[in-house]
Amino acid sequence: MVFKRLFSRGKAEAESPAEPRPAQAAEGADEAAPSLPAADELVQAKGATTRFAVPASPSQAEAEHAPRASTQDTVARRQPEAETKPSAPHDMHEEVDRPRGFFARLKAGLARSSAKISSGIASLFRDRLMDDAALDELEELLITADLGTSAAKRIVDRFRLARFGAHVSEREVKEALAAEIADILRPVAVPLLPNPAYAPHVVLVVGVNGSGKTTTIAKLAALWSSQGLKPMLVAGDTFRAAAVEQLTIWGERTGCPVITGPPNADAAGLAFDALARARKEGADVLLIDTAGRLHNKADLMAELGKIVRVLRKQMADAPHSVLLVLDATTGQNALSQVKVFREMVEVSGLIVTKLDGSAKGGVVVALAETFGLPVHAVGVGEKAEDLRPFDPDEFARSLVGLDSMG
Ligand SMILES: Nc1nc2c(ncn2[C@@H]2O[C@H](COP(=O)(O)OP(=O)(O)OP(=O)(O)O)[C@@H](O)[C@H]2O)c(=O)[nH]1
Ligand SMILES: [Mg+2]
Repeated sequence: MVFKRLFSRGKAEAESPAEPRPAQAAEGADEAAPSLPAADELVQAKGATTRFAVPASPSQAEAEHAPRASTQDTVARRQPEAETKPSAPHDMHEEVDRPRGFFARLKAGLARSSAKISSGIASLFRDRLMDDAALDELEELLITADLGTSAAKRIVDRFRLARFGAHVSEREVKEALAAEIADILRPVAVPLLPNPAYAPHVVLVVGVNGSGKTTTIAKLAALWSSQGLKPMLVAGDTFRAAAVEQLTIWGERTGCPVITGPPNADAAGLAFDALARARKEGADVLLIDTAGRLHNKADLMAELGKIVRVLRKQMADAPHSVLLVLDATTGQNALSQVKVFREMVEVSGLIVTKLDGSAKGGVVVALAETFGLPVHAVGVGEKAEDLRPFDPDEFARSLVGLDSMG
């Protein structure tokens, strides 16, 4: 079946079916033991083919033993440069075959979230009228499934209007619920299109500790280099040596240069130097990693503002994107993270990670309803191919435990 993909140029994949696929993480991926593809597999992935094959996450232990970046920058294996540099926003909307198993993976990942909704609906609407009591119970169910009070009310109000007094089957309720949820999600399902004409498109990545910032940067770098762009990465988390090493390893694996500074270097100064370097070297995208910060640490939060101000001294419209990375397993806490980060920086979009295995996937609906910020992509695992375009229909159907539409 053909789906509209938000990103991944997967045509080459479709054209070269004989090429071995990278090992897919098993459903409900085992976080502790990601499998690493061989180096030549990565090289293959970076050539003419646009196959999306990139590495599992470098583990902490691996990071500790990795060779330290000895200089100010680490230029890893570069991808052969694209013959012509695209000047318009990179269009990632292409009709391609959706990788098989992705819906299954999303559905399996959201199983814990959907189990609650699904069994709740089953017991609520077994041969029952859609009356006030049933609607109240449905609203409660949606709230406990992390959709938030506002989205829950909106959905139930629509149900009331459409079906009040009717006998409804469990299936009908699920289908209608999925449709309502998809309606809420659709406006925020906006792809992130790097625009190489900015030379470079500067992407600042922010979020609380452990939300998946560094991994997401690696995933984006892998994706965009597979599309012929030249990403450059900045290890803006200068506090932790392991963080620099983690990004350096990802740089080597994805063939993207990584700009690092000395330990405890000023993150804003590093970002400024990296931007100068990226402009000089013709990078298309500059992905700036930042230290994970708890939103109650005022000094660290203020540092984000400084990074932005310093970048603007050199490039007035930078950063072109500010991505807030949210861990779905934090549930409703993600909402307060958005509020606080928005006070410090102009968040332009969200990436929600760890949707594989989160029982709180419903929070994506609450985020959409509350902020209306673009959800550019979702993370459903630790490997590079586990960053996926956010598909509102598939997400909604997975969340209520329905199968793919076809
Ligand atoms: N299962 C799963 N794990 C993920 C996902 N994204 C990231 N992770 C894992 O979450 C952990 C933290 O990811 P990082 O990318 O290091 O997070 P970070 O935000 O950079 O963390 P700090 O730099 O410490 O603030 C790692 O073990 C990642 O492999 C995802 O979508 N699914
Ligand atoms: Mg990090």
